[in-house]
Amino acid sequence: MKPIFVLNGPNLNLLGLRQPEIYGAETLADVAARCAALADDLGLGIDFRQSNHEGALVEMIHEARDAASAIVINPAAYTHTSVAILDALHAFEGPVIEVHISNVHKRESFRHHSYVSLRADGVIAGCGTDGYLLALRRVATLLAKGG
Ligand code: DHK
Repeated sequence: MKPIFVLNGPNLNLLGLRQPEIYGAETLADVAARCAALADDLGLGIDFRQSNHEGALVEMIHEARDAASAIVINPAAYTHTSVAILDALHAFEGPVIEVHISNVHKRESFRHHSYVSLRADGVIAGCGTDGYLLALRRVATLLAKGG
């Protein structure tokens, strides 16, 4: 089976350093390692990536059309602004799960709207970095059902 793309948006490269009271102490490399271990248990492959650039994320999603069976995405700030990422996700046919480490609904009102949610099959927010693992479990269920 094709891998699951786990895509991360801007500033998530600073996970563990940036506002740890909101985003926690784990680094993105820690999260990637936990995702890889769970994916192994679930019999899935993952391709874990991060970019600070909207166009780079759009191109990763285009690549996923042929190269991924599902997408788990934390678009970070682009969640709230990017029609381009939404449109790219609309061009991807497999399951899409949107993840936010923090509970965006408990925060500033500009974080309450998500363009990506117009395409996502599921949304996980406020579960810390465990949200990525929950998303992978959900993807495993959806793929087992045939997408
Ligand atoms: C991460 C960010 O960088 C913010 O811009 C989003 C999201 C929330 C998160 O909780 O993972 O608003």
